Amino acid sequence: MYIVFIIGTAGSGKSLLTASFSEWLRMAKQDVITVNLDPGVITLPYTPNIDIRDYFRIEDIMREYGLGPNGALVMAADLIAEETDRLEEEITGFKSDYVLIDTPGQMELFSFRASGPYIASELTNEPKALVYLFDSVFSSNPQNYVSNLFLSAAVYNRFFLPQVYILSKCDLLPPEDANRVVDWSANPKALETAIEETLQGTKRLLSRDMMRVIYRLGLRFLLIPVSSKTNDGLINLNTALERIFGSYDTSL
Ligand SMILES: Nc1nc2c(ncn2[C@@H]2O[C@H](COP(=O)(O)OP(=O)(O)OP(=O)(O)O)[C@@H](O)[C@H]2O)c(=O)[nH]1
Ligand SMILES: [Mg+2]
Repeated sequence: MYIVFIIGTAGSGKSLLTASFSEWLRMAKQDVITVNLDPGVITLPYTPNIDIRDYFRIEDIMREYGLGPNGALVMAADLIAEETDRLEEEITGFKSDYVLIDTPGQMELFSFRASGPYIASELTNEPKALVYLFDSVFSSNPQNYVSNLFLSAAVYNRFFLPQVYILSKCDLLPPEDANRVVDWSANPKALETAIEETLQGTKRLLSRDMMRVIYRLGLRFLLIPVSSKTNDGLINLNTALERIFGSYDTSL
């Protein structure tokens, strides 16, 4: 069983990717289940096999503890950790090959509080990976791209799981713009040139120093452009995950 956490900033396309990739895997004759870990979501573009909203609901937490919506979301993020054993039991009960886990809308609630990394390490001993989404519309200028690079490095630093990086919603960018962002991910020189050409003053210095720090940390990766609307790139996402899980198998 392979477990894949789908993580990204709010609205970056996590839930639709969970929907499109699970359908794609099913068409490829893979046995896959989906898990919704977002207690605050109202509608989902897929029907989860396991749903945290069956364990608790934001409205109940608000009522019970007298909290506003944000306080309740923070509390819910912490409560998820207490449900780890129950989640594990449900997940292992399905005996599926793939488990896609859609994480809460606000990334910081899952990634930067204790619960997300706790679940990621404690939920079964099965091999795990993380898919990090770079929202293509947001990431298509160098300053935002570098900020997202920093966030992805912070997520890596929290989870220490093998990460696959995708440029989500790539259908929303003209192909030449998508290719430019992919080129930044592969080639630090190209990113540095874009920073020099489009940013001035402190913004330029800060972005340049931030990107240099990231590359010095050895965090290098190639963004995979993916669209959950057209299914473009899902095959490449699958190949990247197979490569990660393949290396798990040989190391066992
Ligand atoms: N064109 C296009 N739109 C997309 C794609 N993926 C997601 N969207 C749209 O982007 C919006 C947010 O997508 P979601 O999948 O809900 O994103 P999310 O990261 O789960 O959002 P939260 O959980 O609310 O943070 C929705 O309107 C989706 O229809 C894509 O590949 N292409
Ligand atoms: Mg979502």
